[in-house]
Amino acid sequence: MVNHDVVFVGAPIEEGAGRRGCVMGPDAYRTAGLAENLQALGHRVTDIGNLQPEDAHTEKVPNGTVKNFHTVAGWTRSLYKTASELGQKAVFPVYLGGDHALALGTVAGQSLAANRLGKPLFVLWLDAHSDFNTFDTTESGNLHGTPLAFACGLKGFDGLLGHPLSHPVAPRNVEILGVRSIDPKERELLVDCGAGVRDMRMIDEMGIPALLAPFLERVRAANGLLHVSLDVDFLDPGIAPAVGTTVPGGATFREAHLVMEMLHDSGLVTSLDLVELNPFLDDRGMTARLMVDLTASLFGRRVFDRPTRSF
Ligand code: 6HN
Ligand code: MN
Ligand code: MN
Ligand code: MN
Repeated sequence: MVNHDVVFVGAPIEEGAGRRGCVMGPDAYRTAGLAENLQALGHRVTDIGNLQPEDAHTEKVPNGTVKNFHTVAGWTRSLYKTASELGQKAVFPVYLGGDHALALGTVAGQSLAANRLGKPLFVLWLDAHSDFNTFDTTESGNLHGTPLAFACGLKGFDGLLGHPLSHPVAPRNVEILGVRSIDPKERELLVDCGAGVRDMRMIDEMGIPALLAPFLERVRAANGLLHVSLDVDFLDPGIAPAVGTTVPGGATFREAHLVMEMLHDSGLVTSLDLVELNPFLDDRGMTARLMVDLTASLFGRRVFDRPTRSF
């Protein structure tokens, strides 16, 4: 098994979500033993602590709907900078959220880094939602509903970075898996751009391997890097209650672990977001622990190695 130099980057942003509590996310992962679990698998872990948002208060607010624009823009800038630096090093960054608005910075930064390494970035978005709104289409004004549209270079994100996005992710390199809630205007944007959208019904009918394997093959064939963004609400609320945006009918325990196990076996993943954990809504840490266990599967934990002889 490959041993990674894992770097934890805490991003206690909660201003992108509709309710408070994600600020406690990074510490909940630490308390639930994320570092110890990865070390037990043979990886080296460095926790650089929690980032701070930059100051973006002089930027013009895009419209009256968007909430907490300056704070989210400040987080985007500090995360973008950190991700673009870490993405060029021989380390595996794990971004501990924080709400999903943190991916405004991480995906753009990892994409810039990938470009500098001469490789295309692919993104696997594990989420009940597609997070493909822009400042113009968002109905809630909550910016955690926008990061994938921003990363794909859609227009209407003026002022977020303070400069245009130089290296967007190609929408064809994006796969959204587990989705079951898309806003009407968001749906139009998604259809137009050509991102891969695999909803829960497709998981029901085809199963995880038939959906995930072809995407991983494309990443491999392109010699690409793969960023995974894992939103707690990808999981069924029955096993993962600690999230502000639960949608019934999510991934089961085994479906989620199988995704992580296949990702591990592929050897293709180079960076990871763990987002939307709201410990204020958790039940005795069960969601934090599940997210830790899923991350351990992504980093190589398995019950038993493949059989040494045929059946
Ligand atoms: N998330 N589409 C809804 C909105 O407010 O734009 C939900 C977004 C959820 C975001 O779960 O990361
Ligand atoms: Mn590994
Ligand atoms: Mn999300
Ligand atoms: Mn979501």
